[in-house]
Amino acid sequence: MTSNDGGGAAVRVIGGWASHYAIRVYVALKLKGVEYESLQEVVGNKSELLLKSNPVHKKIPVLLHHGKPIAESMIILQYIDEVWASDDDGPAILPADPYERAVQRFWAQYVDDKIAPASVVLRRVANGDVGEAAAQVTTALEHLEEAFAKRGQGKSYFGGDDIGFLDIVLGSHLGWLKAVETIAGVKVLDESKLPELTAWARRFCAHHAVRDIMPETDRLVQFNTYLIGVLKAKASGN
Ligand SMILES: N[C@@H](CCC(=O)N[C@@H](CS)C(=O)NCC(=O)O)C(=O)O
Repeated sequence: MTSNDGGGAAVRVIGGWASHYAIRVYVALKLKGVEYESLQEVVGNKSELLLKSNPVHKKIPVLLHHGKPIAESMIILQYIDEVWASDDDGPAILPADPYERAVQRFWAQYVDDKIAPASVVLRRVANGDVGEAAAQVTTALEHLEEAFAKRGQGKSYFGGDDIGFLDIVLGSHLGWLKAVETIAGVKVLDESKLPELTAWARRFCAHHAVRDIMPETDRLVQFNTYLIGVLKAKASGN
């Protein structure tokens, strides 16, 4: 990462409205009540600012804080929690207890290892061979249903009474998980099998820090068609 890009608002996010990784950052900033400038990347045409700010991975999101870039969504969430940590800054994102923090980080990593790649497969292979990816998401969500019942202890969120790290990491996938049900014709958030998690998902999407950020299913389905077109054109060199 380079050190400073000069001007702009104190807090800027190089992101994209449909990126579940970027959604994490928007939700965390909203939760903390931090004003930010949203810089939307255009698919297939990475900006100079992105390439300069995240030269290693060249991926969104990047948080620019007084021009200094921070990359990787989970690292950004932890940075936001550490910088905006006073009582006036909204709820803590990570729990104070080291064991609880470790548990949330464990499950957050599990989400990115299991749900993120399978969700991408389900978006790309419309009505094709989606069985394996759908099974991977289902198994992961079943584990999380169990974890919620255990860790939630009658609370509304993984984070307790308000949303926290794991809520944001898993919740950022909900828009796309709903969209893949249409795109790939599979049911992944099945209320009869995942009663705790589907109730949690409804609460999460209705939360004041989430409801204006979580993209609508139809918009994601349309965006997916556009994205596949861009990827195909790129693959064929057009
Ligand atoms: N591990 C990264 C993943 C970020 C990521 O994969 N971002 C995607 C958008 S959702 C991206 O920028 N893709 C562009 C590319 O792969 O070239 C994070 O958590 O921030």
